[in-house]
Amino acid sequence: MKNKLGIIGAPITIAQPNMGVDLGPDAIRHAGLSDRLKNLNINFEDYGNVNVPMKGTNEKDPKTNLKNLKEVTEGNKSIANTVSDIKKKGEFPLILGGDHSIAIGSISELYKHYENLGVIWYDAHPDLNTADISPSGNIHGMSLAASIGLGHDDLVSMNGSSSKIKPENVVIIGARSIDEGEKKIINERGIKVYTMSDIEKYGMEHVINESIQYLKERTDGVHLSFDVDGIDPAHTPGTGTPVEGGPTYRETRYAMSKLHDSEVLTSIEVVEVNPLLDDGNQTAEVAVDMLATLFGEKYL
Ligand code: HAR
Ligand code: MN
Ligand code: MN
Ligand code: MN
Repeated sequence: MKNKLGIIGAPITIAQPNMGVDLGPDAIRHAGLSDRLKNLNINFEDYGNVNVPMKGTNEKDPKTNLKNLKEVTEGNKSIANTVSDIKKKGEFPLILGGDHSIAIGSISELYKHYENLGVIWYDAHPDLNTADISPSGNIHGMSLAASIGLGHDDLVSMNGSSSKIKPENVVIIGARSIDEGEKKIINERGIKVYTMSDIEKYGMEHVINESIQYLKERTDGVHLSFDVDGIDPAHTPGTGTPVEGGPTYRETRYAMSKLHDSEVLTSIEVVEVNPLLDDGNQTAEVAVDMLATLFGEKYL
């Protein structure tokens, strides 16, 4: 699939209100990521955690309707710089979050390396809020919006050039908690979304194959942004905004194996693991199962 992985932890936590998502990268490491990669004979280097601002408030700035904009922007710039170093070395970026705001930093760098980067957003939420429409002011609910050029300018253009992911190069899988303003953006921008109804109706096999085919036809690289709350909370309880009725462990693992076999992915991030909300470390363990599958682990 790729000659070498460059792994980084991106422990931003202040783009959402719960304590503990900054521990996500270490929880994933503790769940045995490196042993699983070694068993697959995958060459990798773990560069440790990026230094990001940890201190924030839970107050919206009345001027921007955002929480901790300055700190979240600063942390994401550091993530973008670290992703840039990994790309310069020719390595495949694997980014361990952290809350989902880290996608703003990672994608802001990744898209520069392709003519036409695509994104798979595996998530219970589409994260298409902007400051104007967000019900919470939490920036982790705005990262896909910023990545397609919508929202506060500091988020949209934090890493230089203003060209962005094309909305038609995005596929959202697993959505089941969509705010009114987000519905409007999805319809207006023509973003491809497989909600849980679609997964129920057509099955994951069909959904993932169609997603792969769709992105193969129009992109020259695909970033997987994997929010662990995409999976049903029966399997991944350790996350800040669980939503019932998601794809199972089995369906998700199957989708990840299809993604591996298709060889479309060019970078991966896994976000929103919060060990303080977990039952043991099971959410990170599930995340590691999914990552191992993405890198080629099979049942037989
Ligand atoms: N849509 C809500 C908001 O913007 C909740 C977003 C929540 N969380 C995430 N994102 N984990 O996927 O506030
Ligand atoms: Mn492989
Ligand atoms: Mn998310
Ligand atoms: Mn989510």
